[in-house]
Amino acid sequence: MRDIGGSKLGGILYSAHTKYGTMPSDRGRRNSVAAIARTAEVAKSAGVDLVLEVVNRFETNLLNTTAQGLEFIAATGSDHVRLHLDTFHMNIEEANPAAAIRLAGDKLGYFHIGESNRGYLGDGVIDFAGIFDALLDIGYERDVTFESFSGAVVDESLSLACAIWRDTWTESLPLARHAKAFIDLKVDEAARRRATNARP
Ligand SMILES: [Mn+2]
Repeated sequence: MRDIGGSKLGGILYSAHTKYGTMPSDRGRRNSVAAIARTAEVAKSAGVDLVLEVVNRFETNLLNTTAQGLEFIAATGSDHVRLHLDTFHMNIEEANPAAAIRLAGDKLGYFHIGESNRGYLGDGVIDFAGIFDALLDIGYERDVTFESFSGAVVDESLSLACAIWRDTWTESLPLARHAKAFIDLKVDEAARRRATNARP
Protein backbone atom coordinates (compact mmCIF):
# COMPACT_ATOMS: atom_id res chain seq x y z
CA MET A 1 0.00 0.00 0.00
CA ARG A 2 2.85 2.35 0.89
CA ASP A 3 4.73 1.54 -2.29
CA ILE A 4 1.78 2.21 -4.60
CA GLY A 5 1.12 5.55 -2.85
CA GLY A 6 -2.04 4.48 -1.02
CA SER A 7 -3.17 6.01 2.26
CA LYS A 8 -5.49 3.34 3.70
CA LEU A 9 -5.57 -0.42 4.08
CA GLY A 10 -8.89 -1.89 5.15
CA GLY A 11 -11.24 -4.85 4.96
CA ILE A 12 -11.09 -8.24 6.62
CA LEU A 13 -7.36 -8.12 7.33
CA TYR A 14 -7.50 -10.19 10.53
CA SER A 15 -8.93 -13.48 9.25
CA ALA A 16 -9.91 -15.29 6.10
CA HIS A 17 -12.95 -13.93 4.27
CA THR A 18 -15.06 -17.05 4.43
CA LYS A 19 -17.86 -18.84 6.24
CA TYR A 20 -16.04 -20.64 9.03
CA GLY A 21 -17.22 -24.07 10.20
CA THR A 22 -15.65 -23.74 13.67
CA MET A 23 -15.43 -21.31 16.59
CA PRO A 24 -12.30 -19.13 16.61
CA SER A 25 -9.61 -20.71 18.81
CA ASP A 26 -7.74 -18.73 21.50
CA ARG A 27 -4.50 -19.41 19.66
CA GLY A 28 -5.95 -18.25 16.34
CA ARG A 29 -7.20 -15.03 17.91
CA ARG A 30 -3.82 -14.39 19.57
CA ASN A 31 -2.05 -14.95 16.24
CA SER A 32 -4.43 -12.52 14.54
CA VAL A 33 -3.91 -9.83 17.22
CA ALA A 34 -0.13 -10.24 16.97
CA ALA A 35 -0.16 -10.03 13.16
CA ILE A 36 -2.29 -6.88 13.17
CA ALA A 37 -0.12 -5.30 15.90
CA ARG A 38 3.00 -5.88 13.77
CA THR A 39 1.26 -4.63 10.63
CA ALA A 40 0.12 -1.50 12.52
CA GLU A 41 3.74 -0.57 13.29
CA VAL A 42 4.66 -0.80 9.61
CA ALA A 43 1.52 1.09 8.59
CA LYS A 44 2.10 3.84 11.14
CA SER A 45 5.68 4.46 10.02
CA ALA A 46 4.49 4.45 6.40
CA GLY A 47 1.66 6.91 7.07
CA VAL A 48 -0.96 4.37 5.98
CA ASP A 49 -4.24 4.09 7.93
CA LEU A 50 -5.02 0.54 9.07
CA VAL A 51 -8.75 -0.19 9.44
CA LEU A 52 -10.37 -3.51 10.30
CA GLU A 53 -13.73 -4.26 8.70
CA VAL A 54 -16.26 -5.77 11.10
CA VAL A 55 -18.40 -8.16 9.04
CA ASN A 56 -21.30 -10.54 9.55
CA ARG A 57 -21.14 -14.10 10.83
CA PHE A 58 -21.14 -15.67 7.37
CA GLU A 59 -17.92 -13.88 6.34
CA THR A 60 -15.71 -14.27 9.43
CA ASN A 61 -15.96 -15.88 12.87
CA LEU A 62 -13.75 -13.32 14.62
CA LEU A 63 -15.12 -9.74 14.49
CA ASN A 64 -18.90 -9.48 13.99
CA THR A 65 -19.67 -6.45 16.19
CA THR A 66 -18.19 -3.04 16.98
CA ALA A 67 -17.70 -4.07 20.61
CA GLN A 68 -15.65 -7.09 19.52
CA GLY A 69 -13.66 -4.85 17.17
CA LEU A 70 -12.83 -2.36 19.94
CA GLU A 71 -11.76 -5.21 22.23
CA PHE A 72 -9.52 -6.55 19.45
CA ILE A 73 -7.94 -3.12 18.88
CA ALA A 74 -7.23 -2.79 22.61
CA ALA A 75 -5.54 -6.20 22.55
CA THR A 76 -3.16 -5.03 19.81
CA GLY A 77 -1.95 -2.23 22.12
CA SER A 78 -1.73 0.03 19.07
CA ASP A 79 -3.16 3.52 18.76
CA HIS A 80 -2.96 3.24 14.97
CA VAL A 81 -5.64 0.58 14.36
CA ARG A 82 -9.21 1.74 13.73
CA LEU A 83 -12.48 0.09 12.74
CA HIS A 84 -14.06 -0.08 9.32
CA LEU A 85 -17.82 -0.39 9.83
CA ASP A 86 -20.38 -1.30 7.17
CA THR A 87 -24.15 -0.76 7.42
CA PHE A 88 -24.91 -4.04 5.60
CA HIS A 89 -23.02 -6.07 8.22
CA MET A 90 -24.21 -3.93 11.15
CA ASN A 91 -27.82 -4.50 10.08
CA ILE A 92 -27.27 -8.24 10.61
CA GLU A 93 -25.21 -8.21 13.80
CA GLU A 94 -25.66 -5.06 15.88
CA ALA A 95 -28.54 -4.69 18.33
CA ASN A 96 -28.52 -0.99 17.44
CA PRO A 97 -26.31 0.12 14.51
CA ALA A 98 -26.49 3.84 15.41
CA ALA A 99 -25.45 3.08 18.99
CA ALA A 100 -22.59 0.96 17.63
CA ILE A 101 -21.32 3.95 15.62
CA ARG A 102 -21.42 6.11 18.75
CA LEU A 103 -19.60 3.36 20.65
CA ALA A 104 -16.85 3.32 18.02
CA GLY A 105 -16.47 7.13 18.25
CA ASP A 106 -12.99 8.28 17.24
CA LYS A 107 -11.93 4.67 16.63
CA LEU A 108 -14.07 4.69 13.47
CA GLY A 109 -11.59 5.02 10.62
CA TYR A 110 -13.56 4.08 7.51
CA PHE A 111 -17.23 3.61 6.67
CA HIS A 112 -19.12 1.52 4.11
CA ILE A 113 -22.67 2.46 3.20
CA GLY A 114 -24.51 -0.57 1.87
CA GLU A 115 -28.17 -1.57 1.65
CA SER A 116 -29.53 -4.72 3.32
CA ASN A 117 -29.68 -6.52 -0.07
CA ARG A 118 -26.40 -4.92 -1.21
CA GLY A 119 -28.22 -3.20 -4.09
CA TYR A 120 -29.58 0.34 -4.57
CA LEU A 121 -29.66 2.48 -1.42
CA GLY A 122 -33.26 2.86 -0.30
CA ASP A 123 -34.34 -0.53 -1.69
CA GLY A 124 -33.86 -2.27 1.66
CA VAL A 125 -34.59 -1.97 5.36
CA ILE A 126 -31.62 0.01 6.73
CA ASP A 127 -32.45 3.12 8.80
CA PHE A 128 -30.05 5.55 7.14
CA ALA A 129 -31.44 8.54 9.07
CA GLY A 130 -30.25 6.98 12.33
CA ILE A 131 -26.90 6.05 10.75
CA PHE A 132 -26.17 9.61 9.56
CA ASP A 133 -27.36 11.14 12.84
CA ALA A 134 -24.79 8.95 14.61
CA LEU A 135 -21.98 9.80 12.13
CA LEU A 136 -22.62 13.51 12.69
CA ASP A 137 -22.82 13.01 16.46
CA ILE A 138 -19.33 11.51 16.62
CA GLY A 139 -17.93 14.18 14.29
CA TYR A 140 -16.94 11.61 11.68
CA GLU A 141 -15.04 13.28 8.82
CA ARG A 142 -13.30 10.35 7.16
CA ASP A 143 -14.40 8.35 4.12
CA VAL A 144 -17.98 7.27 3.48
CA THR A 145 -17.86 4.74 0.65
CA PHE A 146 -20.82 3.13 -1.09
CA GLU A 147 -20.48 -0.63 -1.52
CA SER A 148 -22.73 -2.75 -3.73
CA PHE A 149 -22.45 -6.04 -5.54
CA SER A 150 -23.51 -7.49 -8.85
CA GLY A 151 -22.07 -10.55 -10.55
CA ALA A 152 -22.19 -8.47 -13.75
CA VAL A 153 -19.22 -6.31 -12.73
CA VAL A 154 -17.68 -7.51 -9.46
CA ASP A 155 -14.80 -10.00 -9.31
CA GLU A 156 -16.22 -13.55 -9.37
CA SER A 157 -14.38 -14.92 -6.33
CA LEU A 158 -15.43 -11.90 -4.23
CA SER A 159 -19.04 -12.24 -5.41
CA LEU A 160 -19.02 -15.92 -4.41
CA ALA A 161 -17.50 -15.13 -0.98
CA CYS A 162 -20.27 -12.52 -0.47
CA ALA A 163 -23.03 -14.95 -1.59
CA ILE A 164 -24.20 -12.79 -4.48
CA TRP A 165 -26.53 -15.31 -6.13
CA ARG A 166 -28.69 -12.79 -7.98
CA ASP A 167 -28.09 -9.37 -9.49
CA THR A 168 -30.22 -6.40 -8.42
CA TRP A 169 -28.46 -4.16 -11.00
CA THR A 170 -26.07 -4.46 -13.94
CA GLU A 171 -25.15 -0.83 -14.83
CA SER A 172 -22.55 0.80 -12.57
CA LEU A 173 -22.92 4.47 -13.48
CA PRO A 174 -26.62 5.05 -12.67
CA LEU A 175 -26.10 3.06 -9.45
CA ALA A 176 -23.14 5.22 -8.43
CA ARG A 177 -24.93 8.48 -9.32
CA HIS A 178 -27.93 7.43 -7.28
CA ALA A 179 -25.74 6.45 -4.30
CA LYS A 180 -23.88 9.79 -4.32
CA ALA A 181 -27.16 11.74 -4.43
CA PHE A 182 -28.68 9.52 -1.72
CA ILE A 183 -25.70 10.00 0.62
CA ASP A 184 -25.58 13.77 0.05
CA LEU A 185 -29.32 13.99 0.78
CA LYS A 186 -29.05 11.93 3.97
CA VAL A 187 -26.12 14.03 5.22
CA ASP A 188 -28.07 17.23 4.53
CA GLU A 189 -31.15 15.88 6.31
CA ALA A 190 -29.13 14.80 9.34
CA ALA A 191 -27.38 18.19 9.51
CA ARG A 192 -30.76 19.96 9.37
CA ARG A 193 -32.13 17.78 12.16
CA ARG A 194 -29.15 18.70 14.31
CA ALA A 195 -29.58 22.40 13.60
CA THR A 196 -33.31 22.23 14.31
CA ASN A 197 -32.79 20.33 17.57
CA ALA A 198 -30.12 22.79 18.69
CA ARG A 199 -32.43 25.77 18.20
CA PRO A 200 -33.88 27.03 21.51
MN1 LIG B 1 -17.93 -3.51 3.33
